[in-house]
Amino acid sequence: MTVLQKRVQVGINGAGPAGLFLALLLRREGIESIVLDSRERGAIEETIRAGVLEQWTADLMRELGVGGRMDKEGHFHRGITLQFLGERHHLDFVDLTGGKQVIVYPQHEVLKDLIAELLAQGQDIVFGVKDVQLHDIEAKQPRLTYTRPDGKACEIQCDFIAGCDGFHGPSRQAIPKELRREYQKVYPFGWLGVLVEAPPSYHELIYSNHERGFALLSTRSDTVQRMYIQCDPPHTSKGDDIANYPDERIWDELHARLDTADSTLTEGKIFQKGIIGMRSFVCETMRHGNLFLAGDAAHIVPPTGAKGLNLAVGDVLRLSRALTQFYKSGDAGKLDSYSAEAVRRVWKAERFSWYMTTMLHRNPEESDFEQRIHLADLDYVAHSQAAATALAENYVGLAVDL
Ligand code: RFL
Ligand code: PHB
Repeated sequence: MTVLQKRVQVGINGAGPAGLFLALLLRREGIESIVLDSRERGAIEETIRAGVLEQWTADLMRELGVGGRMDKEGHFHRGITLQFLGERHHLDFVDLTGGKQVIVYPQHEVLKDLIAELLAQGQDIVFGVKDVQLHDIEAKQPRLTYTRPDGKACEIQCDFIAGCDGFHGPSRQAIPKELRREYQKVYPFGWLGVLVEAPPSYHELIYSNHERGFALLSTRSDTVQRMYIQCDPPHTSKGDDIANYPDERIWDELHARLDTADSTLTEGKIFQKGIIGMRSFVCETMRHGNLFLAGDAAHIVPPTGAKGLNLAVGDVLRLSRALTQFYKSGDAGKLDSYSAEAVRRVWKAERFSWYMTTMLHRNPEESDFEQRIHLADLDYVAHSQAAATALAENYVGLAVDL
């Protein structure tokens, strides 16, 4: 069988936020790469995931020439609202952080913008590949083999492989088990998320701690809203199933958890719904030989802190700087410190996401004492400038060079 062979500097597995941002960052420095993904372009561009961009992520999109639609269609938020014991408390990030905001612009729109720009610049992206395998990652010339959608066997020889293939991709597994230290926490609840055809019910995101469980009011556009309620985790013995949630039950829960004495959610047609599990996960190391992990391939955060996509972009910004230093001057210093420095920043986002998750959810495994502590924590954040500033600083995003 003939194998189609090709040589590039960097082989990137995964066309999610990590892989696509990396390809664009590397192109800017004249470093060539190829991006592979097992999914078709249409599926990548339609999967509903994250919603919130930290300010520096939005700035990076502008710098890379892909911020035009985000600036037109994204929603700029100067803060968030925390709701507990029936009251709403606004946290003003602009005031608390010296002018920083977040932007609600969905992940799949970011991906559409990145893919369009990369293809316009002539980037090689191969969608719908099968059986990607990583070889010789400890050698000078690692390889990626895969099967193209037309059935042709292909091999990419490269200097470096970027493992950007998400939590379930093969890259992390390519690092020998004895060299990986993995930290994990699985939460005993999940999120049921819906997309609703309705105008916004509020001018900013509302994170609600309610006795029936957590709820989040987010947005997508002037006509589409995103809402989540805490439910039982999927794929467990007592796992929740979307079939248990007819639309009326979802609205009952949303109203119970998000309405206040003087405001009620605007209902509309629910046109998409699904349940996700919640986990925190970190893999140390993020590098083995000439394989570098980035994004969800190396770490997962529960979505309560809105950090996952931004963390993936932070990793690849760091990686692109390290690769640039290597190709411009032959100095491998930043490549050598990539894992330690990336992991240090990752743990801060893990801490924040865990903090937001534990503070805002009702955990059936916790005692009443712990539930009261979470309410005290919320009360503290709502009324202390110091506590609010710490939350704000993390939510808008810590510096990449931290
Ligand atoms: P991705 O997006 O999972 O992309 C990985 C890509 O790799 C491909 N792949 C493979 N390709 C080839 N061969 C294989 N064997 C492969 N296996 C997988 C996949 O097809 C895919 O295209 O990882 P990446 O790039 O690291 O990006 C991570 C983010 O997608 C993720 O962290 C965020 O979506 C998390 N997240 C949020 N992040 C935020 O920053 N702000 C938010 O508001 C936010 N909200 C969320 C979220 C995630 C959610 N879900 C569904 C988990 C809300 C939700 C509900
Ligand atoms: C979303 O809009 O999907 C979203 C917003 C904030 C989060 C998580 C998800 O913390």
